[in-house]
Amino acid sequence: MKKVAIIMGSDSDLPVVQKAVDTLKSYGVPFEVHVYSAHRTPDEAAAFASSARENGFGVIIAAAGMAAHLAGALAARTTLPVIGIPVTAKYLDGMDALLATVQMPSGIPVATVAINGAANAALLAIQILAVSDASLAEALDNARKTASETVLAKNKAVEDQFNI
Ligand code: RP5
Repeated sequence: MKKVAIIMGSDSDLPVVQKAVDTLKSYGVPFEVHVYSAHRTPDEAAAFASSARENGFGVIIAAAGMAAHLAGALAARTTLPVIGIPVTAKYLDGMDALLATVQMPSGIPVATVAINGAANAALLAIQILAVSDASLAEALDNARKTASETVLAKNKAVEDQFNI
């Protein structure tokens, strides 16, 4: 199976990124985690992206806050799918990172998830790998079914409480 790369702009992003790590682990998807910054370590970030395909990666997840150029900078160096997680930093509630991550110029796409949406970033990465992996697709289907049953059980509890 191809690996997923999780790159974060700073180790201060780790509390958000942890949910992506946990999600990938729960599906048994191999991954690596690195701290590379588009601004502080641009050469290392570019080198990672440039060699990611030949190093066995299938998807790159990039998490960054503030002027969040990391996902775009990685996407500029690879045709692997890049998923951006805008991270909330000290000011602006993550709107700065959301806009910086999502507003990519035509030709260099970044699939941007919600602010701090690390679990969905991992799920999207798994869905991409599942295009060519039937057992992963089955695991995703089972998880959706379980989630559905949980919501329906909650619906029943609410209905029983309010509806005569
Ligand atoms: C971004 O700046 C990082 O991704 C992080 O979200 C933010 C703040 O970084 P630190 O100053 O905490 O290292 O590049």
